[in-house]
Amino acid sequence: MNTLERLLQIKKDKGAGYLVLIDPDKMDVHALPKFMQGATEAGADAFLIGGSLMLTGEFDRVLTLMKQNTTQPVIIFPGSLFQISAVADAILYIVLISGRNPDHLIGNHVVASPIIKRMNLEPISTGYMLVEGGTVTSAEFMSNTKPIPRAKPDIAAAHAIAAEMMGLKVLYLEAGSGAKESVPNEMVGAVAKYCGLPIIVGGGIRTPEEAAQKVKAGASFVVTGTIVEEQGISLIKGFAEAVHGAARSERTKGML
Ligand code: 1GP
Repeated sequence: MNTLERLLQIKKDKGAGYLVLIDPDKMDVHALPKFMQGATEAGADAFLIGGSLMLTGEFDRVLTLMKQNTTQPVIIFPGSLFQISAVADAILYIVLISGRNPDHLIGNHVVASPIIKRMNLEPISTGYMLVEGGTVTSAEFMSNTKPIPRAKPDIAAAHAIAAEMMGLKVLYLEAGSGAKESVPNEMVGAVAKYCGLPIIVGGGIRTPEEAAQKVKAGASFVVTGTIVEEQGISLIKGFAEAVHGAARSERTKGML
């Protein structure tokens, strides 16, 4: 089973999955083995690794330690072309569809694809949509693209339909790391209504309740990064339970 199939299996079995993002710049490598073991035990379904910059982090070292200390998939969520490694299980092969920057629509892909192929690294084609999150995030600034306005779920839905028609495999609705406000539930709902692709939602999600709302709105996977970095691993169990619990209750509703 490849990594995308494993993610789809999680969605099938649990209704939705909880993904923990690790930014190598913000994680203390010495604490990483314990963090990974604890997070896996607490119910994280998979891990993402990546960041907009690499000021201090050692990408390969962090990735190797992650892989050594979990049985769950470890997936690269690349902030740049320098974040590619054969150690990972897969890489989100991101097409920044909400933007109109050709580098993030095709340019970087032409450079990265032969390397990914040579490494035999699994690419997961991802339609990535940046959504206004109440502040200018690193993703917005670094990608030099304009996010989708918060009050325009129809624009997000049209992008999602286009992504599906283009053959991309998953969608990522992103408010940006540390966003003031997460992607609006109405927008997640509109995308889920018009498009059958699995939806990952992340950026600015700070409570298990908020994570549960995204699942109820139609998210297949919820990502947190900053809040766990700030407040620690003890939060993971609550997030995992909220995501899985919300998915279970949506399923039960569907059966009534
Ligand atoms: C960022 O979606 C992720 O790409 C996670 O965001 O750090 O705000 O949780 P946070």
